[in-house]
Amino acid sequence: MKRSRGSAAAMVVLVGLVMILAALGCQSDKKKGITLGFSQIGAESEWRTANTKSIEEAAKAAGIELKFSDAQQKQENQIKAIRSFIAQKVDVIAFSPVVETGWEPVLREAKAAKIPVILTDRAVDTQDDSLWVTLIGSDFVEEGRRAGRWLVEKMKGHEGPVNIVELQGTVGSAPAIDRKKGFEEILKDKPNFKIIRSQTGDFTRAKGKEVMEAFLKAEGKNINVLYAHNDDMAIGAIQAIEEAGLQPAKDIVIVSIDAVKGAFEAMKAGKLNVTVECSPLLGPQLMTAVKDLMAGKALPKRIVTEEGVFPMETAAQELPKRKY
Ligand code: GZL
Repeated sequence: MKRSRGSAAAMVVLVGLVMILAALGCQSDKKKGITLGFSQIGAESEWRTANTKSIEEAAKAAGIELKFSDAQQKQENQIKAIRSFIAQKVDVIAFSPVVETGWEPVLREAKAAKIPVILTDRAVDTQDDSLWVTLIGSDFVEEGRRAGRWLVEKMKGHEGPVNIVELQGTVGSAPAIDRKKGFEEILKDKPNFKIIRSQTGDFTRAKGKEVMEAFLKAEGKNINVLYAHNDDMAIGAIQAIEEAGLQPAKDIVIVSIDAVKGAFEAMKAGKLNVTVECSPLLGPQLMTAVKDLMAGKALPKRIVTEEGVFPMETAAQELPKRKY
């Protein structure tokens, strides 16, 4: 009898052990979640803050584990972050490259580690475009053309030269290069339109104000138009224009890009003439691309976001609808 009781107890323990091992095995079989390493440029503008929020919220909604790094607008910090994501063996790397060049070495390291890379917002200039899977973002050249076309229309009937000062974005960045290119393409056969001063304001309000102060000091009432590559620099420049005793959007026509809330508020206050939309809400498209990639689907090399143009006259009705 003793033996049978002993063997029964042993059997219970054995069955229990088998059940625990089965449960653990099941755990390990549970579908492993996706881990995305994202290197963000920084927090230099309202646009960038909205872009970060969109990515964080979309990752959460998609159930994707997000490893996020803020590079404070320094390329070396982005390269460090990408190397760290490689070391952590993330499933996918995505980043918004602060400038176009200098990425081949680290992108080759990601390729060697068999980790696919998705570009968001800005492009890279690489010989080998197999180093990245797709670019999700706006057509900056077209944004520059839209700014140029709006200005030509606005200045119809203006007597004499149209002297333009330009606040460029970050030197070497895709939006700065391409927004300048698109704007100048529209103006190239308009001899009375002339860019008399052009300098980077690095996409920030503070720098935009500082450079506009220098433009005003050098050119004063000779300035007819300000073309700013983003709303933050335009808003900084508006402060400089007012401090110089001039009326923004009246004495100096102001054309800007991004269409962030601050721009709609400035237009409602009659201080900005127009903003060309550049949507930062790239999070959902990025997460869909990550999931498709992990499911083995082929992605297009370019995913372009659709955008509009918002003049001052529509600001009051549009502002309540804005999502960033
Ligand atoms: C454009 C984005 C630019 C915005 C700026 O897609 O890269 O960077 O226009 C931001 O506001 O700083």
